[in-house]
Amino acid sequence: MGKIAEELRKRCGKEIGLCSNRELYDGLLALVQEEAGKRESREGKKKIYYISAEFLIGKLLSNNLINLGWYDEVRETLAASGKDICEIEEAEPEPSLGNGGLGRLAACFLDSMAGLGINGAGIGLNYHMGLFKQEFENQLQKEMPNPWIEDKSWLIRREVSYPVKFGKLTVHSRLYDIAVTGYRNRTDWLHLFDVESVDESIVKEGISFDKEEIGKNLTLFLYPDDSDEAGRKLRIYQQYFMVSNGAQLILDECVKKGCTLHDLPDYAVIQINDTHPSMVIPELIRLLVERGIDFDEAVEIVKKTCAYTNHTILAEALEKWPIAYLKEVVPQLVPIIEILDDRIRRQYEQPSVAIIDRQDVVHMAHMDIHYGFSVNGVAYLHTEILKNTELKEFYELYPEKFNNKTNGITFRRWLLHCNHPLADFITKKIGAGYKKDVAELEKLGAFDDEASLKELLKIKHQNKLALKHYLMETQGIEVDENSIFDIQIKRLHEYKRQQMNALYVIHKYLEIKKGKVPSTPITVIFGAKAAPAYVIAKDIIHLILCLEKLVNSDPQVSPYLKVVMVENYNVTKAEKLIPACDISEQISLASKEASGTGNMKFMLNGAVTLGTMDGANVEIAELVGKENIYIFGESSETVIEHYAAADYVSKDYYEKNEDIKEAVDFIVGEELMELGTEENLKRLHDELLNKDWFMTLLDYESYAKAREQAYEDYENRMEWAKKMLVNISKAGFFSSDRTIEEYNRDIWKLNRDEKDLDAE
Ligand code: 26V
Repeated sequence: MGKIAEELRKRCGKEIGLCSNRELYDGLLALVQEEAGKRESREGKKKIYYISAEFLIGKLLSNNLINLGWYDEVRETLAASGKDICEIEEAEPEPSLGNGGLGRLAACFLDSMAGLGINGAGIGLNYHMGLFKQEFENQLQKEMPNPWIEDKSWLIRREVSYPVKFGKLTVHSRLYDIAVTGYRNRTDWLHLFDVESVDESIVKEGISFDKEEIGKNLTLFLYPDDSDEAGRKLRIYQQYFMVSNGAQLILDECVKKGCTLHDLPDYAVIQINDTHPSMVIPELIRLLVERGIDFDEAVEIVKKTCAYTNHTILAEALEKWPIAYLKEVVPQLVPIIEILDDRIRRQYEQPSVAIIDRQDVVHMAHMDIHYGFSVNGVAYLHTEILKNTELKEFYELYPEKFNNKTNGITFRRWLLHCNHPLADFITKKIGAGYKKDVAELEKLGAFDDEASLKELLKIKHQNKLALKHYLMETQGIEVDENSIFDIQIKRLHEYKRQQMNALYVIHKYLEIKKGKVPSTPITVIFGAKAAPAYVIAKDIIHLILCLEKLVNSDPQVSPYLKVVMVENYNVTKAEKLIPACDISEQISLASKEASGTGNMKFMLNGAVTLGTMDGANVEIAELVGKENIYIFGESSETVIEHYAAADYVSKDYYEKNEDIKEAVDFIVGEELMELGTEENLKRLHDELLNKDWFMTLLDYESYAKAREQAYEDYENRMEWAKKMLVNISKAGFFSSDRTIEEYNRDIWKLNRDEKDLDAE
């Protein structure tokens, strides 16, 4: 018996074959935690602290086993006793500590930092309920609490606690750590701060709770509904709690290593993930002054320590806080922010670059740009738009601060873990070197012979079959594994244009009704959560759920078309959906999706992108060439011009194109009205006709054409398999290892501790 098997047996106190899946999960968790702890120790003087309100880490067991190099042994050991590792994984709850791309990116970054031997840590919050759990009822989204912390979990309670002051109220924190195992390397830590007084019993109906009881609710939910004042203030409480704890921890760690505080930038670099942690700037200044540093010097130190990443150009997503709120919640920061603003006003005359505007509102991003040393966007196009449009005035002031860091994804989770058959196929063809050096993936491109392509198609088919069973088990929907799997999974937002996809579904439905059936059946899969207060987003979910009901129960249509809206879309579900996808829908309005990272995951798993020239799609298109991607829609330049001229009128497109008119009006036609709620459907119809802020109808025609072309090309399966192969072989660029190496090279400048523990 192997060492791990022996240990596991000891932990569980009985033979593996006699243990329940739960017992085995708990045993493995303890074993992995112990091993991860042993692999701690980074000797570097300088450390990167990645502060983020979200870390969407997903389930950890398998990933940690892969990173420790234990996966195969554990799987075989379990199998020898009749146990299936996949079933054991089911016992693990998914921590829902993020909304979407931004949080998942932070998790991929931690994995890469640890794998690359970078001395780093994540700093965030330990939300007990995380993001809400989505349930469907009467074709509507319902939000439910999503508790994920169990007696035995990945969280390790530390003897670290800090006081955090909110005006007269002082809250004491408690640090919990989660090990971030490096692939064949040492362990980094994700530090999650919590309040000990948190009280889950204040959660009432659904996810509503008393927003005034700060001591009890501070770390209950991620981004609680901020549509009212108390909600928005709670967000400030959370953000300050996170950065104050983070800053105290950073200073303590640095001092322990011999830092005098004057030399803080030699010990620490802080990456501010979007503006949620921006208050770390005034908070660090405050703490440095409290510890005896002169104010001016404190400002200079902070300027050399903090770097800011922008993740969106959407105006409504750029955080601005009324100074009155800050005065109430964090009065100690207000005089500091006022001085910082005053200095900028003296230096630059343009009011547009001020931190506090004329309405007494604090622009968090402005503070980051003036008082940080680096500003980066997350894909080539996004950074260009920041420099030339959105943040143009800042770029003119500080061209040297601006840089691009195209996002990436960790191949450990998004290939090795989620798609074993494909990973094995690649290893068989080009060896295992690509697991450490993703550039080697390019070699796969040479395997375009018929036998290899057939193998690739077989793998996709297997994955589709697995998804078919999963959808049957979880939602009772039967799909055809021989149909085209056309998938759009991401947060629900108008700019991402799930409504455009839905309009196409309506169009297809009507075509089939009229007797024009597709050569290969089509399965359209959606997965998306809408923010609880985002009315139109919820209306779009309603439309999709009504379509699901209509289409799937129509015997004339359902053999050719199926619609599935996956309930409670999360990381675990993404891991099942992505390997099974044929067509990856990346259809945001050009200029609006900063990067996208799902697009990269799909590509890596052999799906072909149907997308606009937006975010990282631009880089995908460049890498794979136009024969291996379906690009449609207006360019970002044209879109930006439409906004500037305010000349887009959706009704013009509705009136000009019969298909559009028919599909849009179907939303309020009798078939859907019978299944759905008039209020939701009418509101959505009205929105599309009279506003359509994200220009769905502008791009619909070219979208439908590109989609038809993709379906037509799918008929030639060998040619399609070649496209799959090119997509996989060109995905190496999107490894988050590459992204993190760039962050380190250009921003953090840490020495790497290159270990290969398996080789030691
Ligand atoms: C936040 C909000 C909050 C209030 C209302 C509307 C709204 C819309 C968007 C957002 C997103 C904020 C930041 C974010 O999550 N950005 C995402 O970051 C990913 C990682 O860089 C990137 O791939 C996505 O394109 C980008 O949307």
